Amino acid sequence: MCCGEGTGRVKKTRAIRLRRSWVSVISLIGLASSTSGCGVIGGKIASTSDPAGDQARHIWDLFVVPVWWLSVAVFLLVTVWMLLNIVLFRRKPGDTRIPAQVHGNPRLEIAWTLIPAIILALIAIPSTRLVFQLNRDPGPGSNALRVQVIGHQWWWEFRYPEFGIVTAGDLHLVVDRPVVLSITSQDVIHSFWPPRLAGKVDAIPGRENTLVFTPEETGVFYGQCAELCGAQHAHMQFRVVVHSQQEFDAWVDKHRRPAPDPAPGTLAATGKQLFEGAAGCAGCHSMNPTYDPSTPINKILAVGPNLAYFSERQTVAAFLPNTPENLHRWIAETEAVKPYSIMAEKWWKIRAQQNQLLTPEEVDAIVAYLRSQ
Ligand code: HEC
Ligand SMILES: [Cu+2]
Repeated sequence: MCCGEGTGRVKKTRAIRLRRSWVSVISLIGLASSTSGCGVIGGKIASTSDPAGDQARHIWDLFVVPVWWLSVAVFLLVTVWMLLNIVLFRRKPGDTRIPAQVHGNPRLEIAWTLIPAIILALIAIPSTRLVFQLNRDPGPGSNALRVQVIGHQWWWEFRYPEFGIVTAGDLHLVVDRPVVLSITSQDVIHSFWPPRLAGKVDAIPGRENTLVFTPEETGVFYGQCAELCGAQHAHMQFRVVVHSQQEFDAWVDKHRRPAPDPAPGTLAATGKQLFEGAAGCAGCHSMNPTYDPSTPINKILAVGPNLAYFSERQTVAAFLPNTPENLHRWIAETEAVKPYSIMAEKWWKIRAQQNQLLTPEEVDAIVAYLRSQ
């Protein structure tokens, strides 16, 4: 009796252990998928599986046709073969024979080396071909839009030499019109990646790398720095705003001139005064949307992002939604919002040490000024 009970207990604890390990496997899978990039960013907006540009589409098609379907075929073949063998060659009741003992089988070994090599070669041919097709400059005869992209710790700058326009944070493009991006960096290596539009291209100081693609849908598309570049790497995002040609022309027209001054006596006018004077913002930020494209690029780099027409921008500090509250918080508590950023290190902290932080009213005035643009 005692022994019967004992076995029962052993069986029960084994069952519990088994159940526990299942629970942990399932929760691990849940954790992995909820913390992986796509889940955090908000589902579809960063998904490479939903291309909205020709380059992203070519890369996705390459993945689906040779890689995905070949993997499915291999998986099915191996699984079915394994299950068949498990079932057909099970030890029958009463069968005590030992199976034939084999050692080595050159024919089999050659086969299972050759077959994967052939599969890899099949994948390599279209992959290599695509690598050489992508990012080819269509040349001066095409109607491609040309934009210079400059990575900074931790924000992106965009210059349009054709129009003499400079902006930051949002890259404005035209639907169905090819774009040739010339990508470089001001400090460390970054990587420019708009997942739904194109692949990644490194931004390397002193070099210009080219990314060529054609956006195929209008809308706002998420982008991310894809090379670990310091403390705030994850917050080095950007957006690509794809317009119709008409909308884009209007955007260019608007950005060819600075925004009009705020009306005298308004809160925004006080903000402009502070911005250019006592608050010290103008030392690092330009409010002029244009620049002279004939100046070498390294001679015209500002410390901070260009803030002309800031109200149209999608984000504040390259990751927060552009709301008055977030803008207020960024100016009032820079260090808490994006620690180690140049504005926190070289402006906010110094002012905090000197007990010269802006009052909430002063911040309100500057917010009103930036939002009036
Ligand atoms: C020492 C240089 C410096 C000073 C002074 C400075 N900033 Fe900045 N600012 C920066 C840098 C660098 C960034 C980009 C930070 C980042 O995203 O990592 C930035 C970002 C910003 C942004 C977000 C821009 C965007 O594209 O999202 C705003 C708005 C801004 N600053 C406003 C101000 C205001 C207002 C002042 C004055 C009260 C000010 N800054 C003073 C360097 C400076
Ligand atoms: Cu970066």
